[in-house]
Amino acid sequence: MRGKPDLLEDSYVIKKTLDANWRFRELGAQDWRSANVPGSNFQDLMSDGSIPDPFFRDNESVVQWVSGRDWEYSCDFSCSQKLLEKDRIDLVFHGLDTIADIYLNEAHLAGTMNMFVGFRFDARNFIKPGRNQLRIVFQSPLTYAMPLEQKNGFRYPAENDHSEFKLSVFVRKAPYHFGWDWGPRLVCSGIWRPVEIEAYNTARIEDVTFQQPDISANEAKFRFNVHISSESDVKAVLNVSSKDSALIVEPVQIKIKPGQSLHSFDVSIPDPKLWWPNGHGDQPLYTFKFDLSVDEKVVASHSLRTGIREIHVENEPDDNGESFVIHVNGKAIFAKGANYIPSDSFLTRVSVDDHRETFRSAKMANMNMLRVWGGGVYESDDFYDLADEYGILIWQDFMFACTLYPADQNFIKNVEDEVRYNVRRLRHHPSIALWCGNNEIALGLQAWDWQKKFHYSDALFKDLIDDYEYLFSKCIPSWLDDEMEDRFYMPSSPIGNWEIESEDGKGDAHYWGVWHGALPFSEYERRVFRFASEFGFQSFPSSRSIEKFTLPEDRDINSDVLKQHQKHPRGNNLIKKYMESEFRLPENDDDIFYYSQLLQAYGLKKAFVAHRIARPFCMGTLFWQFNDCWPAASWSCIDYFNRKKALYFEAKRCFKPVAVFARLEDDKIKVYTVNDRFDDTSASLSISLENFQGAVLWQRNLPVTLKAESSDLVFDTKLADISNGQNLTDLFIRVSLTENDREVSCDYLFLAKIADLAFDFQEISYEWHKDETGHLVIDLSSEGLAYGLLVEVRSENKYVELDDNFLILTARHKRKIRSVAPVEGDIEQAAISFKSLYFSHPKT
Ligand code: BMA
Repeated sequence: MRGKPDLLEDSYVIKKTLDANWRFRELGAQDWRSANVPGSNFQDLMSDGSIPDPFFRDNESVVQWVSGRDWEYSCDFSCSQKLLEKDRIDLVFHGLDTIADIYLNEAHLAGTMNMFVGFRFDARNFIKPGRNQLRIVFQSPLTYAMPLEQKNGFRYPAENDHSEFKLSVFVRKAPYHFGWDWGPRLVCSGIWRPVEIEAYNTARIEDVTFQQPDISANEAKFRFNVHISSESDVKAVLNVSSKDSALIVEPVQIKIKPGQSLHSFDVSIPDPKLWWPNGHGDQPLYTFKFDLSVDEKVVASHSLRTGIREIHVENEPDDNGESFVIHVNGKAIFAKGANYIPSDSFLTRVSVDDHRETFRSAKMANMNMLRVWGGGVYESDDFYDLADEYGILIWQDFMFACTLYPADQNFIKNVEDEVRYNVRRLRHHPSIALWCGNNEIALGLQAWDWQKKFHYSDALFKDLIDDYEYLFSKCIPSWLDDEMEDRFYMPSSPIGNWEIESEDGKGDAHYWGVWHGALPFSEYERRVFRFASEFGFQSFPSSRSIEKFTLPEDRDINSDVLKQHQKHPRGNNLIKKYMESEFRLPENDDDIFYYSQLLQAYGLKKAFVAHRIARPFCMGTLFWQFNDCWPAASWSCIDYFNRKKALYFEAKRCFKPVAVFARLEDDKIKVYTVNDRFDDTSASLSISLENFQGAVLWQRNLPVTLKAESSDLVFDTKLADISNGQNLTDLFIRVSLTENDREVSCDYLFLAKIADLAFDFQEISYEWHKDETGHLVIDLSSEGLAYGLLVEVRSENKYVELDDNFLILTARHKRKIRSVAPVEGDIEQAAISFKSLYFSHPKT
C-alpha cells in the first residue's frame, strides 16, 4: 500500500505543475484558443462560447459533433536553471483522456490509450533551457474505435452505449461517457488530471508498500517495503517518522543499486488506535514520512497516510447459500449506504469540496459504505482520503460494466497497466474493503439473452465466455495478488441472480424486480438477500433544480426537453404506473416532481427495513444510486445540484444504528428493533394507535433490551384487536424508542394505502429561533397529519440545509428540525415555506 510523493520545492526534488498557458484547437484548425488544464474539450468549447452548455435543455444533441473530432492541446513552459541541473527530469501525466500522442519540443514522447492510467516519462533528453513546448494530440475515441469495431465481425452487447456502434468497449475510458440509463452521451477528450515536471538527483522513493499490520492491544507491527529507483550505486540511510505516534524503529543503512530496488524494515507502533467505519468508532489515521539520506542530506522523501485496521470479507457457502459479511477488526459490520457514480459528466468540475460534501452527506445519513460502481472511474486520491477520514468503507469495482469486452493481447495488456496502476495508487486506504471485477457481466452472460439478442454462434459465445473468465477470474485476481496481500476479490457483482428466487441466499444481489421488473414495492419485503448491493427506484429532481436547466415551457415531464433528461426508456411510464397504484397522480401537474420523490422514499423504505430486520441473514443494504452526473430523472438520493431528495432523509432515518420499525404483515402489526452497535442497550418502547386529529386510541409502553449486533421482533398484535373496526384511512401506528430519556428512533405505519388516506389539510404552525451556535431551530406543529412535509428555508438567497425533511408531522407530536450549519443573516418568516402530500377528493 502506498501514498503520495511529497510536493517539495526544495533542493532535492523540484516539482512544477503545468497548469498555465494552455491552448487548444481542433486538429488542423488555424487558431489556438485558450484552454484550462485539467479539463476537457467540451469544457473549453463551452468556456469560449463555441458550444452551449450540454446540460441545459436539449443541448446534449447539438454538441455531439465534438466527440467525433480530433483535438490538440499545447503549452509553453520554461524550467529554472536549478531544475535543469538535476540528474533526472520526469514528465508526469496523472490522467489523459484517452487516445493521446505526446510531443515534447516536437519529439514524439509517447502514445497513450487508457484514461485510468498515469504515466511517467524520462524527459531529460527532450527538455531544454528557455522555451519548451508540450503538445498533446487527442484522437477522437470514436474514430479510434470504429476500425476495431468494423474488423471485429460481431457487436458487443454494451446496451448503455447510446449509439448504433458499440465503440465504448474498445476504449479504456469511463463507460458512462458513452451514455447510461441515467446519463448523457458526452464522449469528451482532454487532460483530465494534472501534468507535472519532477526533477531530482540520485534516487526517488517510488512507493512504500505494506501488508496488513500485525495488531495487538499494545502494538501494531508494520513491515514497510520501500521501492527505490536510482541511477547509480549509493550508500544511504532510510528513516521513517510519524507526527501521529512515537514509532519504535531504527534507521537502516542500505546499499542502493542502479535501477529498481526494494528495502524492507519493521516499525512498531505502541498503543495503536484502530480505524473503524462510521458509527462504530473513530477514524484515527497515521502519516508516515520516509526519508532517504546520503551523507546526512535528505535526497528523497515520501509520505503515506493509512489507518490501522483489519478487514475480512466473509463469502462462504453456508446453509442459506453463500454468506456475504464485511468484518472490520473482527466485528461483523452491517453495511449501509449506496452506489456512487461520478458526480459530473465532466470530471474536472468535481472539486475536493464536492467530494467532501459527498462524504459529509453519507456520514450524516448514517451510512458506512459507498460502492464505486464499475461504469464510472477510479476516483481521485482525495476521494479515498475523505473516505478514510469519514469512515466510509469503499466497495471498489474495476471499471467494467454491463457488457462483454475484447480480449486481444493489446487490450489485456492495457487493462493490466490499469489494474496495477490503480491498485498501487489506492491499496493503502483503510476504507477500501473489497475489490470487484465488474458490474453485472456475469449476470448478463447468464440472464440477459446476449447470445440470441446479438446473434452469437455457439462457438463465438463460448469464446466470449472464455475471454470473460480469462480476464475476470484469472488475470485480474493474479495481478491483484502481485500488488497486495490480504485483499478480497470477487469477479463480478452480483453473485446471485434476482430472477431465480432460490439464489436469494447467495452472496450479494442486485434486486431489480421492483423498477425494471415492474413488481410492486411489497416485493422488497418478500425478497431479502444476504447483501443487497443494488436496488432502486427513480424520481425527478426538485422543481428548484429543474428550473436551473429548463425554460418555463419545458417543465412538464412530457416535454421534449425533460424527455431528454430521462434516459431510461420506460422511466416516466414506470414512475406513473407505481404512482397510480401506490400513491395517486397529483391533481396539479407541477407536483409530479415532488410526488415522485415521496414515492421513491416510500418504496425504498420497505427495502431498508426488510434488510435491517433480517440481520444477520442480511448484512448489507446499498441502494442504487447516491448521486447524479447531470440534472435528470434518476435513482439518486441527491440531485446534480446537491439537493437532497426525500429518499436521502428516509435513508438517514432507516440507517440509524439503533432503530425501531413497525410493519403490517397480513393482519398483524409487528414491531422490530435493530441494534448495529457492539453493546447491548436498554430502551423504552412506546407503541400507539392514533388518528389524524391527534386522539390516541390505544397505547402500550414496554421496556426492551436490544442485544448487541441484533434485530428482534419485540411486539406483535392483530390489527383488528386494537383498531376495533374503525375506518383505517385516518389512523396510524407510531412507534418510538427512547434511550436515556432521548428518542433515538421513531417510525410511522399507515394502515391503509397512501392513496386512500383521508388527508385533512391543516396549516403548519411554526416557530423559529437561532440557538447559541447560530443554527436555525424550527419547531413545527399541526392540528392534522402532514405527510412528506417539505420545509424550505431561504436565507440570503440560499436554501438552508436542514437535518430532517420530507417528514411526517402529526397532531400530537411536535417536531424540531435544525439547520445543518450555522445560518448567517436574518431569516424572514416569509422565507419559510411548506409542502405536503394532499388529495382533495377521495380516490375514484
Ligand atoms: C444497475 C446498475 C446500472 C444501472 C442501474 C439502473 O444494475 O448497475 O447499470 O444504471 O442498474 O438501471
